[in-house]
Amino acid sequence: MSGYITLSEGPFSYPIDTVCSGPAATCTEDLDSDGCTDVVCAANDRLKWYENVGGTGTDFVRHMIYSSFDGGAVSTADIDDDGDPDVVSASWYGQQIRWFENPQGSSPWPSHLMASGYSSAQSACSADIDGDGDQDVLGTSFYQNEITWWENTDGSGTDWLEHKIDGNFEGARRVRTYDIDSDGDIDVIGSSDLNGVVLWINEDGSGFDWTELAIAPGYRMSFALHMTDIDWDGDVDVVSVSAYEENLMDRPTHF
Ligand SMILES: [Ca+2]
Ligand SMILES: [Ca+2]
Ligand SMILES: [Ca+2]
Ligand SMILES: [Ca+2]
Repeated sequence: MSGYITLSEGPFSYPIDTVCSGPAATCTEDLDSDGCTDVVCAANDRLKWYENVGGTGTDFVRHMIYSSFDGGAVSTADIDDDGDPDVVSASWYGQQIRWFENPQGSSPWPSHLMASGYSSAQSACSADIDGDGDQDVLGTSFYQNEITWWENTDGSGTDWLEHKIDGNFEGARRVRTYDIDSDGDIDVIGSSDLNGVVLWINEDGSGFDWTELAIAPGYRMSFALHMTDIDWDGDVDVVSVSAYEENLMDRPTHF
């Protein structure tokens, strides 16, 4: 399957890449620190980034991050705390969570395997779960029904400890983070096929004591998850979309 990566602006769209096999996910970040936002794309054949030359969004140069990628999700964070954004990925078929070290202009991107055999990895993002100042990584495994975080033990991104948040999150899809209860630590929100949308409160900020709260248990097959203040009342809300037609939930919803 091939596809397009497109930049949309109002009624207009601009192709970034027209030769892309199975594009699965994108995110944006200024990867080369030139002040212009670039685009990262996870596809079935490659993990690539597109340099936004001049910052106009009309001229992109394609760069390879990882040539053995096989579909999944992608996000960015400064994993090794050297001041530049790195790339974190989940690969469905490869069953892996990896992060890729930003080489800042040189090539290739050093690849760091964090988890293998993580069956049908669906999502990966980063946050400081244990509050020690470095970026940890979170992921979901669809077939293992897991939502997991990996502790960045020395802050360099070279040594990771795996911690399960929930092992019965059936059909786990997406994971996001936010300090939902405003107590200064990072909480976790997940979406799934069978358990809907769930919040885990980080009770003591250590990442080892979680209280599970259902946000929308009937919101099944929720493939997307975002956090934003949708009603402008000062607190963050959850936006999701479900493919579960029985509940007529096949439209974007916020909670
Ligand atoms: Ca840039
Ligand atoms: Ca970095
Ligand atoms: Ca940390
Ligand atoms: Ca919190």
